[in-house]
Amino acid sequence: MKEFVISEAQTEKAVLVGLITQTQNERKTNEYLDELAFLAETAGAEVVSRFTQKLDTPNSVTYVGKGKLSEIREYLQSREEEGEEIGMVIFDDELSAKQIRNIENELKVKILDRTSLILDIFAMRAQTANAKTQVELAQYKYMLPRLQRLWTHLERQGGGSGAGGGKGSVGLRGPGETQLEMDRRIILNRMSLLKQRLADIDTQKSTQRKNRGRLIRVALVGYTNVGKSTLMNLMAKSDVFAENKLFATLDTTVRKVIIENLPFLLSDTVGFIRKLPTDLVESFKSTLDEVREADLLLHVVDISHPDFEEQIKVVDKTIADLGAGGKPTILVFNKIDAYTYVKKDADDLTPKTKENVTLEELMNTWMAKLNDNCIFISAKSKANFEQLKTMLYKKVRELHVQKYPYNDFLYQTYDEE
Ligand SMILES: Nc1nc2c(ncn2[C@@H]2O[C@H](COP(=O)(O)OP(=O)(O)OP(=O)(O)O)[C@@H](O)[C@H]2O)c(=O)[nH]1
Ligand SMILES: [Mg+2]
Repeated sequence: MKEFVISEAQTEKAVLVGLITQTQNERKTNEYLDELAFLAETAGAEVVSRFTQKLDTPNSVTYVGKGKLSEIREYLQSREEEGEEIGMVIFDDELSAKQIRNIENELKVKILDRTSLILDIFAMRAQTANAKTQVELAQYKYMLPRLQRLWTHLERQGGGSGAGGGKGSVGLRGPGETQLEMDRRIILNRMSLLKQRLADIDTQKSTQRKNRGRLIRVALVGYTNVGKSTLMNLMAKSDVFAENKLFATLDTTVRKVIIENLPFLLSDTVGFIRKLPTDLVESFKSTLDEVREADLLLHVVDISHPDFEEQIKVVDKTIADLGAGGKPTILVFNKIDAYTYVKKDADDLTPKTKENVTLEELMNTWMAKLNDNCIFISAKSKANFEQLKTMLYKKVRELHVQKYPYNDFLYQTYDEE
């Protein structure tokens, strides 16, 4: 049966909110908001405005200050009077149940934070049973503490005035505690079912992995949207979904690649992002087993992104959190075709900033820093692609000989040359 499609689906309009704090200056906040806007667009929303506020730390009650919240409310109202409906406000940091409730009461629109937005995209992207189960589990994990806090809050509100106190004050009469306790139990049951399902999938997958034979395993890792899938397609002549959207890939794909006469396994997996809560990453454990069990990591970096250095750090940290740190790694700086820099005039004596660095200078710095364990390519124009293949050949062969010393028949033709 054909699915019902809404032909001219209206895109939901959204407003973004971020904080400028002691640890996050204005430039950083703007970069984070650019990324949040990209996430929102990926989820199908249109960003119409942004609000920022300078605060030492987020306000525990409303995230931003009271004044800023009123400013946002007035903005939403004025747009509504002009006939433009803004359906949601998205905050750049994870919000507590209390913050969500207070902000919602004030703004009367849907309130999302970075985590729930990412979860939304994950849910949209999930294709396989494995990915779907993982996303559902992650969504419940996100919901559960928020439910709990809501429950404690109601208990305080309702029962605070002595025995037999009311069931919550006006405007705060949510579902009663029995209902919430029930919801909690249903969710917990569902979560253990999902965990069991994932454990079954895990067993299946690890059996599959064991049956793959004595081949070196290489994993493509990196920030989201850097070109991992594009590179996978190029190497494996495969057809992995790649596009200019965040989290285009959710599940892991494994392909056999042969360079010269040396076969190895290459896997492509979910990209990482800033401010991704660790237990969300944890929910993708089985997807990320491929990374954990890899012999070699190809850490792909988008060198044309103004923030690529921070992205490298985020990826390194996530890999360490997954318990996959310290593996042999090659940094693959991708998108050299899109790298731009601002040339300084000879008489311009202002200090050189990172925007003024040429690609060549950048290459030299990183090659020195990484002992040549890096390469600069363009998966789009295929620049230096042959070099990457040669590099991979050498590295994989080295690892293969170490790991399977008696299985060197693979290279005979090459050795005889
Ligand atoms: N200019 C340029 N664009 C590239 C290059 N490689 C990939 N891209 C583009 O970058 C975007 C992201 O590519 P993907 O391969 O989907 O990236 P990914 O790392 O798999 O992303 P996720 O799966 O979302 O984490 C696509 O629009 C690609 O066409 C390159 O070398 N140069
Ligand atoms: Mg991808």
